[in-house]
Amino acid sequence: MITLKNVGTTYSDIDQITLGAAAPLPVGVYQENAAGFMYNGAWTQNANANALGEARKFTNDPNGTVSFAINNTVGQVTVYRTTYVAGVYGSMQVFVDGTLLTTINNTSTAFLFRQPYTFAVTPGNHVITLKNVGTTYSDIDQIKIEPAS
Ligand SMILES: [Ca+2]
Repeated sequence: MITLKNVGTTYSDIDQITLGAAAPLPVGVYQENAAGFMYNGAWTQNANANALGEARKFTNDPNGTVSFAINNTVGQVTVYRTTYVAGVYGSMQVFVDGTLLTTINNTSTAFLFRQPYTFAVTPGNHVITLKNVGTTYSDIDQIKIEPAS
């Protein structure tokens, strides 16, 4: 959230606010709290020795999303996340420019950290959004952005 606050008893005014698009993330490996990931909804940052970089970010908010921009250098994305029993953990949807691409199943019989899920994207300027489904948990631990293989 951005807050603009007037100082003292002098005047300020707002005429126009321009929002620029987020810069695309270059090919690389990013932790969950990297600049360039735009989270919406309620997410909890969680220090955890089992997670990559010893931290992850989780949500059970049905409107919990994280979005990031990529460009034409990118051909595939790998989401590293935690999986756990169905009913506690569930799934998250992957949207490319607002269109559903696939659904990631985050369930397993044991608590498993650092689990990769890879999806391909057609190289171009895209916004990727990962969305928690329902009120079960999803988390983001690390995201790897790679050229087309
Ligand atoms: Ca991490």
